[in-house]
Amino acid sequence: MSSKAERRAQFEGVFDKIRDELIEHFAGEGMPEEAVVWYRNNLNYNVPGGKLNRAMSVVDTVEILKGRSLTEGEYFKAAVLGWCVELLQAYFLVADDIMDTSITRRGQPCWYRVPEVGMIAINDSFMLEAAIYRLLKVHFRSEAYYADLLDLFHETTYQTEFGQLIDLITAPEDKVDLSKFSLERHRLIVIYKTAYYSFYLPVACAMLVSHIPESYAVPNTTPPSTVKPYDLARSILLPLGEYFQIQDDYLDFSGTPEQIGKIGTDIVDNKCSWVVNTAIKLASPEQRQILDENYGRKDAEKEKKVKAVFEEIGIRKVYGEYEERVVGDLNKKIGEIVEVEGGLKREVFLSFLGKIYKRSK
Ligand code: DMA
Ligand code: MG
Ligand code: MG
Ligand code: MG
Repeated sequence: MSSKAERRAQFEGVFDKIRDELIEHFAGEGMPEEAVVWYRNNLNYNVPGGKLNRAMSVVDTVEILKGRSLTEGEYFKAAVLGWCVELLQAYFLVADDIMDTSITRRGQPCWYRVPEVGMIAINDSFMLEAAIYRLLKVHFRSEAYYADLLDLFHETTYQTEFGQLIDLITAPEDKVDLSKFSLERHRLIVIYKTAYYSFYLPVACAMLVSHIPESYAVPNTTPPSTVKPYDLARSILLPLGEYFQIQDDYLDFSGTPEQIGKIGTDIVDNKCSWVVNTAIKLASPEQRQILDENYGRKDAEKEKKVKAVFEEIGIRKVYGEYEERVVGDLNKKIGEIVEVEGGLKREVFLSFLGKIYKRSK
């Protein structure tokens, strides 16, 4: 088993290949040299700099499903799909930073804040999305599952856009209105904005390249039972994605900068986070008033008052109980999966859960 750094380096090598392939096609259409340079910069600036957890989970999941290490050809195909997930994320992030008027992303200025770029970033984001379909066509057109792959990326994109819409109208940065917040709203935003593309999409990609069928029978069961593996995967990965985001929200409040590598800003940014929604649910009228008057304000004193209410309410304890409950539920659901040759495996989900359980960064 190679180290994490080696796996990452190998995966990044595939990016260089597909970037060059996209650029060669673009140049081959007679595009001028300055446009070729522009497109290359767009890809290099926005696609490879993330944590790559989503993308690399495509490769990891294919390995688990096949139960062995991959041939060079199998690895390449899984990695291309992983990079398609990263391209989709890059597309969302470039647009998201414009909509959120954000300043920095991954430790550098947001693409639209680069002086020569500005609102050209809108078209650049469209090109990042379209690059997905160019890559799928080149590498997967002759596969029986090509239409399913297209459908999966289209559907996931649409779902993420639903999530962005409800996120944008629920928590505008400049207009605080906690009456719009609730744990139900939070759940819907998180599932649509994050869980589909971050958790379901990579696993469903891996299932398609591994030729997992739409449904299969489980032998020796009375009454005979049929598994719909994509539905089953979704029923575990969406709550898993929700749990992951709730951890992120909780760490934004509870984590120290040394621990999480950033300073939490959800309170001053008026984020519809699990923490504030839980506090809203449990607050007394007096506590609620403090939240209404102090949440989402760019003021360190007000932020402190909000944090004090969170502590009074016992958010740390509520979070600990939530975590044990959700992990118990997920483990139970995963444990109920009946493994058949050529079907889903429990380890696909256990490996995700193992990576995130009790994470502190
Ligand atoms: C980013 O959501 C959204 C997508 C779909 C990638 P966000 O604005 O809540 O996150 P960030 O803080 O990373 O901008
Ligand atoms: Mg944003
Ligand atoms: Mg946003
Ligand atoms: Mg966060």
